[in-house]
Amino acid sequence: MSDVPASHPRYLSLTLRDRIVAGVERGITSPHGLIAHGRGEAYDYLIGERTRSFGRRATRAAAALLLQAKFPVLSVNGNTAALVPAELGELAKSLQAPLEVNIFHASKAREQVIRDQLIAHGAQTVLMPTDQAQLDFIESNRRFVHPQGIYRADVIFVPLEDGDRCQALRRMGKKVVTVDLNPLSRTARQSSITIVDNLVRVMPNLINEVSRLKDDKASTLTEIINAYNHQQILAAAERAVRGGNELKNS
Ligand code: PTJ
Repeated sequence: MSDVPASHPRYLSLTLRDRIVAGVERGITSPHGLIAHGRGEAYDYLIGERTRSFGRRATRAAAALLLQAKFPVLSVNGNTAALVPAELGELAKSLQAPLEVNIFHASKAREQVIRDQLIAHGAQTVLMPTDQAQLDFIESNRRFVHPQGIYRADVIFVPLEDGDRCQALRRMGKKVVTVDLNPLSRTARQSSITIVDNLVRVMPNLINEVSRLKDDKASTLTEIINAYNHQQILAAAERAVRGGNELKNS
């Protein structure tokens, strides 16, 4: 960790930078992940570095969709493993879903270190990519998946994605929940549900929503999912980013 004093006005943001830098140093996060994080920071700044109503509503719908899934899977890349390893394990446990390592910038060594990081933070089942199952409609390293994980999943949580796999998963008939601070990204647009909020705020909120909705009837979950309007949520997020009137509504 750096020597940033807790009284520093940008303490939280600087702490997150430290986590990502430590992730790169430990071989968890790709160097490209630093750039992705910087882009996320800029969007977070524009939405006021707090959870907004569009993020809250999408988080609730995501919890309902993950709970309603027959076979949910949580996909983990180098940024998410550095930022929220314990929370990923906690959410997986609560949903009784496997975690699956799936990275864009190919590296067998990094896949293994990400797995170790998740297990060190309490994760139970961490699936790895294989060459026994491949996604259709995609050429990047992300096509290699586990036959009992992403390949057979009906709903997949893919925070901080870069677009190619999200589109492929949708074309294969799967539902995708993403977390992306950029409401204009291809992933944000193509996902079934997009949470425009910082992953570090989303994870505790999502874990809470899952535990709150866990014992609810299937019809209640369906109502929540049906009430989610993807285009409206993205439009509200985009207005917020562009400095529109969402501020007074949230
Ligand atoms: O570990 P790998 O090899 O799978 O690589 C992972 C990254 C993230 C480097 C890769 O998927 C990538 O290049 O992603 P992109 O195209 O930069 O997209 C990442 C998106 O996540 C961008 O739209 C960012 O704004 C957003 N983002 C970054 N940090 C956060 C975030 N969204 C929510 N919370 C964050 N903390």
